[in-house]
Amino acid sequence: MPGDAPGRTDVQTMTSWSVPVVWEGTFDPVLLDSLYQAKNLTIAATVFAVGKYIRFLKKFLETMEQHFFTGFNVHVFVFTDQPNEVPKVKMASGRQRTVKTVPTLNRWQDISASRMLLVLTLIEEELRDYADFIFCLDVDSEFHGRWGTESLGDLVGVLHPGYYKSDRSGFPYERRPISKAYMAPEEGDFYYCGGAFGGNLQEVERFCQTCSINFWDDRIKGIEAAWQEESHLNRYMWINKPSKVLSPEYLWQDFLARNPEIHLIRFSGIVKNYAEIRPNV
Ligand code: UD2
Repeated sequence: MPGDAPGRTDVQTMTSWSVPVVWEGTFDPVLLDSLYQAKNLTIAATVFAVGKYIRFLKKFLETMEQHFFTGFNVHVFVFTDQPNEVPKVKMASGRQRTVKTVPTLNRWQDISASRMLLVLTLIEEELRDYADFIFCLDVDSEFHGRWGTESLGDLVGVLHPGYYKSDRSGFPYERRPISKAYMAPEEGDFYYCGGAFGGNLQEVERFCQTCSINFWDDRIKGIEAAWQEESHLNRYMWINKPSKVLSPEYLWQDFLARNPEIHLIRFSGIVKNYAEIRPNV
């Protein structure tokens, strides 16, 4: 029937708080794009490429050009300690890139976790009145399929590809009550990944601010949550429910077998040798 949403019956397409879980086959991309085109949106994206992770940037940027909000205004912010090494990937009209220099840190955990604070600063200093939405993405990944307007929401979380079939007892939440990321056994909806999240500027600002404060409160107590900022993200999204949840199509992992419910891999983490690329073990 006209107006009927396309559907899927083999996967969860709605959360218990009535927001969509976005899977291939649950939306009409042409219709959605035409609705959003009229709004003349600007989508910001952040990516960090510090130390040896710079090697992933070229493929990330090239594939982003092909699949991430094509036809929309996109501004990509690359944070790196090697600004001269940022590849000059050609961008379509309406799309631009800004390089931000950040210090080299000695621990991968600190590089990963420092992203929240740097994104917060970016929003506060430059983006608040300029961009409409922002997505924060891991660099060791490539786009393979459309990532577009279906992903827009006030606060957007992505289901972690390793845990979307587990129940909450299997989620690798932070389990020490002394941590600000602590999740009790009866808490938690999903396990969201740290490698992709987003939303509107106001919500992502609030999110980054809270997670950064909690991360540093832990640090003062001499604690680091099990999965650094990903653990804080999971605590935050338990209390502040996302207004849209993206399926693991939006951050798959190349080393995982492709399950039958994954009709389209849109963005996926490449297989990497952690010992070789990280500054510490
Ligand atoms: C997971 C998350 C990641 C983060 C981390 C916990 C996914 C797919 N990934 O991945 O987002 O939450 O757990 O801390 O959900 N980086 C550098 N240089 C470095 C180290 C890290 O630039 O030396 C940046 C880079 O953008 C990278 C990101 O930090 O993609 C996350 O680091 P990771 O990919 O090593 O983290 P990982 O695989 O444990």
